[in-house]
Amino acid sequence: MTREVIRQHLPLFDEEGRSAATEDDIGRDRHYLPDFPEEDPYAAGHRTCAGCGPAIQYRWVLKAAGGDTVLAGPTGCMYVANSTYLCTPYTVPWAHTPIASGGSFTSGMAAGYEAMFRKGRHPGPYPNIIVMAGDGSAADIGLGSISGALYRNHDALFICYDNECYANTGIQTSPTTPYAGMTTFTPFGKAIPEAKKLPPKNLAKMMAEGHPHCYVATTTVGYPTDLMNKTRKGLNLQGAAFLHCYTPCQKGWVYQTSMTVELGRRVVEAGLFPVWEYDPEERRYHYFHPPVQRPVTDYLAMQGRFGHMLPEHVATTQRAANRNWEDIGMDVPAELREAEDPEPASTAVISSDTCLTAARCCTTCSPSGRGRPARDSRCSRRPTPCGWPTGRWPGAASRSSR
Ligand SMILES: Cc1ncc(C[n+]2csc(CCOP(=O)(O)OP(=O)(O)O)c2C)c(N)n1
Ligand code: SF4
Ligand SMILES: [Mg+2]
Repeated sequence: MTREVIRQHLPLFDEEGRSAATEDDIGRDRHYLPDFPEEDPYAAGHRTCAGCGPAIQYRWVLKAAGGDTVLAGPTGCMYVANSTYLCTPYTVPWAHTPIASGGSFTSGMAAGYEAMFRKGRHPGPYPNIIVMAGDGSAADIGLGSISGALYRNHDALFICYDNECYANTGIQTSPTTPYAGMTTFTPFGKAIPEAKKLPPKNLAKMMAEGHPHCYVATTTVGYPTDLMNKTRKGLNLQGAAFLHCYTPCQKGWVYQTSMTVELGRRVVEAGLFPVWEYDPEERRYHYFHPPVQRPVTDYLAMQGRFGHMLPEHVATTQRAANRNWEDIGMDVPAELREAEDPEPASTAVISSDTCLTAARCCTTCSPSGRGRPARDSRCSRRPTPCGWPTGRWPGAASRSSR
């Protein structure tokens, strides 16, 4: 006898329900979520770095999903730093998968549950089945298996936690590493002064365009309610869903650990990571229009991995951001248009309160971007007050100082 599969329905958090929220100094609402779940299926006690963006994302996704969840994690930081022998931070079932197999393993879990329901061997309800894969896995090594699972429409949520590098093996470049992002495999030098030449792979658009029957969305750790609601929407929907989440990596990007959530907002306000939702019923994209539009320097200057950039590289990044503003239907303010030209950009000033890398990074003596302390005695250069080593900040007028 075929039995009906009982499904969970997770209510959405009230996006507007910020009655007790206060505004910050530039008018953005601070995060306040009165009905934030107490439950913590990703408990304290893991070994990720302080300020780790993927760990924040894991926590919020699992809070949104709740206790009736099964989870898979392909190889990457969020496997290695979260599991030692007989010990994980999860209070829900979790399995490690090879880096290439997140999609196929999760397909198997979903098909297995369906079969157990059919045969009357599981009373239900259908659990929330989630895989959270790094960008190296989801956008590169395991892309095929996730695409296959989406195409077959298995009832599961496939998430890419995107820290824009292969972090676990030592901060190597991945397809989502941004243009000019310095990694151990894309150092800057005479031959390639911008460090990375290619633009990042547009993973989420690829997934939406290639699997138009699936719910696909982008989000960042800067918007907790958005992240948690998109998690719930993806889980409530019967069929496959894909979430692409921007998650800063403190170690690889070199920034102050307290700035992870701020970066998650600035990347959107700088036009470098559009936040949207693709509705498979309507077959349409719904774009989030941030209330603040910033120059890309407000974002780049927070991170040591961009410390080598010259004015022309900043201008190229601003051009890409401006195309994104146009794509999501927003006007490009005149000053952002002007910043597409590297000459005026050479006179631009990054104010000292903009640069939040502080004195932590000196990319001169550590081209890997993992910065030695600025007072390292082997380093002949000293960072400017804004934290960029002398002559390397985007406002530097010429190459002569390099
Ligand atoms: C087939 C295969 N190739 C390479 C590796 C080595 N490896 C382990 S973790 C890792 C990095 C994964 O990067 P990502 O998926 O972005 O996760 P992150 O470490 O950034 O969290 C790599 C390359 C592997 N385990 N399997
Ligand atoms: S290296 Fe990056 S992704 Fe890995 S644990 Fe540290 S901050 Fe998190
Ligand atoms: Mg990664």
